Amino acid sequence: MKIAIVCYPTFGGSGVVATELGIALSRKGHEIHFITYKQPVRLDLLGPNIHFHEVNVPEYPLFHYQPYELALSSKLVDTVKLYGIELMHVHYAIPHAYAAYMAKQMLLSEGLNIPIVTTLHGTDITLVGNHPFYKPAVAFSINTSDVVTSVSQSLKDDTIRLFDIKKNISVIPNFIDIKKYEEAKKAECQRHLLALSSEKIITHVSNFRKVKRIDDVINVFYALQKKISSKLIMVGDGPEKESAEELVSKLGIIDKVVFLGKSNEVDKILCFSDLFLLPSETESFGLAALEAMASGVPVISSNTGGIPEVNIDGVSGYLSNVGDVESMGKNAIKILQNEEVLNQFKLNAKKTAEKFDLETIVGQYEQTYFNIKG
Ligand code: GMT
Repeated sequence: MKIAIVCYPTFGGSGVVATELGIALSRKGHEIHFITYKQPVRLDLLGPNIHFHEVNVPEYPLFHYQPYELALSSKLVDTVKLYGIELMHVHYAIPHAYAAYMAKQMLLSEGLNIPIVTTLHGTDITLVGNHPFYKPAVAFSINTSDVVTSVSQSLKDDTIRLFDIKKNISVIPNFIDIKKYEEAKKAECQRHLLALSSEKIITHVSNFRKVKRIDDVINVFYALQKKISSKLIMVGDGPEKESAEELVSKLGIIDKVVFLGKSNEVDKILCFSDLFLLPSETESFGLAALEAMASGVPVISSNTGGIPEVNIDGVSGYLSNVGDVESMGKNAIKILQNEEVLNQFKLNAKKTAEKFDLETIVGQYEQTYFNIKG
């Protein structure tokens, strides 16, 4: 099938999922056309089955805001016509589902009926989409999509609670390429570059936005490093990074915390990690936690949103209430202080992640496409 995938090309989870999905579908013989403003970060191979079409929004002095969705819908129309695209799959409702709706209407006026699959990812519903400025447009574009999927049951429930939804929403959880993480494990883990062999390695990966509660990450680590010799590896970048560095300095733990910045090789960092921290305020799924678990890294997280569907309390890690740094610290120590316990949690984390293997989940998207096309 010829499929257009619209996503954010940056380090956010929705872009990662969309890119990995496109790559997996192309391997199954589908022709995939990514349409976005920059080549997606995880898309390092373009081939006969993978195309990338850049959306350009030229600057014009009259525009205070550049009309991205207009340019995107025009690019969708052109690409559909030029390549014979059969289906548009948009990731993250804002503004992608809205732009796809416009494209669909333009195409309909030329006698082409191209279905839209919209995948809801999280903040497009819970934080941004729910804002009164966007709400009517988000509800409209969800209701006018041909198929709507959400990445967790929790996000589906939130969508129904927050919007007037007239469509059925199917839950298709995020996925992971288990093989990729197994390969990273087999390759030489360069643990010695970041920590002593006597130290445990604690990792956090995110885009350092407020919702990730970066201060909690540091405070949990602060508590645990008093009991367990360890290093904290902070991967990613974003608005909260500067204040995180200040907090680390204020707590006097600069020599124990490494800020690595954005990385395209998270699997190589997770390969030598002992514990992952995800104390987010809200998280529709928590792809970062799943990536850690696929590397056999147990997770200390908050119990919000879709995280409990991924991280199983007492099995693959522990869950605490949002902001309960004390309980998170205690749970982290519980896992790390005994080698046998740690190894059991590592095994459990890997086993739990296997339920989300790409081979199983990508088939569910494929089936969704086939059902629409009849
Ligand atoms: O909020 C982010 O971290 C980025 C955002 C995105 O859409 O790019 O992530 C959301 O989608 C991810 C992929 O489905 C989920 O794993 C994240 O849990 C979700 N983030 C939130 O709900 C805060």
